[in-house]
Amino acid sequence: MAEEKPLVEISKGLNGLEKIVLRQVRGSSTEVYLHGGHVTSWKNDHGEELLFLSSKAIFKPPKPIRGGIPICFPQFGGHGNLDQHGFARNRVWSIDTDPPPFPTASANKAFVDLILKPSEEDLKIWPHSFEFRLRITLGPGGDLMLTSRIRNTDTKPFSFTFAYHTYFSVSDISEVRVEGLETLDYLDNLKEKERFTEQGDAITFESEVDKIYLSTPTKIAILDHEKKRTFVLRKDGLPDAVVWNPWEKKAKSMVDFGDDEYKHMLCVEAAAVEKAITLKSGEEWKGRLELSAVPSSYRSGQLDPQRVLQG
Ligand code: TA6
Repeated sequence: MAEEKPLVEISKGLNGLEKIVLRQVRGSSTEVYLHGGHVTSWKNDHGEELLFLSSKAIFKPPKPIRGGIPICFPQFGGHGNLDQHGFARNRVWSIDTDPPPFPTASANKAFVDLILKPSEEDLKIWPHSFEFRLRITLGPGGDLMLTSRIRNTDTKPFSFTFAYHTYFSVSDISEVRVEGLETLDYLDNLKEKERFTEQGDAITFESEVDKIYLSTPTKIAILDHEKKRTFVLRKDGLPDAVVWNPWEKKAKSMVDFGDDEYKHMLCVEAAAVEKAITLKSGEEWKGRLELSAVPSSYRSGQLDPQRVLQG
């Protein structure tokens, strides 16, 4: 029987919006909408959904989709005439038919290349020409990789901040721990971005959290005790990590978020926030995010988060 190949298919998603589905031979899959270049689903080999998507998410441009992996560019958490997380997640991207050569393409990976360039309207609110190429890749083992390449195609330099605003699906936020951010400094968005130092052990959750951890390691682990599952987040070119759960009060204030949904999600976002990235004319920046979900069972000692982080 011919070796089954990964599959890439273009179809119509919610509200007739165009989406691309990547399927791997062993059963994992991911979905990305051209609206926002937005990954909205990532399922493991058993078809279990690993990303959180609000039941109230609005799939209607230009409103960003609540959940999945919103792309925050050209700013994260900013002010002024741009939306707080920029406009990339509110724009319709295109499939890039002639991307520059990419070193990692290989037969057993399913991937799609998307591209975003500023419209005349965009240039009025952010007067910088750029080409933003986004490759979404699903590896044979179900790992999900997002690679952003942002090139300054203008004649003058520009600076930007960036985040992959990833919403992880968790069984119960009160049973989740984050490893890898201990002892680091962070800016607390709930306290006017005042700088603090994290305590020495895993981060747990019992109220609203909105923290920008600075100079973070390449690997961060998110442990879902009930599901015996650990998400491993690996990043390159993204020194910071934002950790966010809106908790009850803020959840109720968001129209595109269910009142109780805060119990089943956690955002851990690979980001470049504290120090903006500056590109000279013709320069390109690359920011990579790799997500995997591994079984984690302390009882059997199979997975020690420290080993995952050092491995
Ligand atoms: O990533 C955390 C954060 O900056 C929070 O402050 C909260 O605003 C969240 O992003 C959601 O922002 P959004 O614009 O997607 O509603």
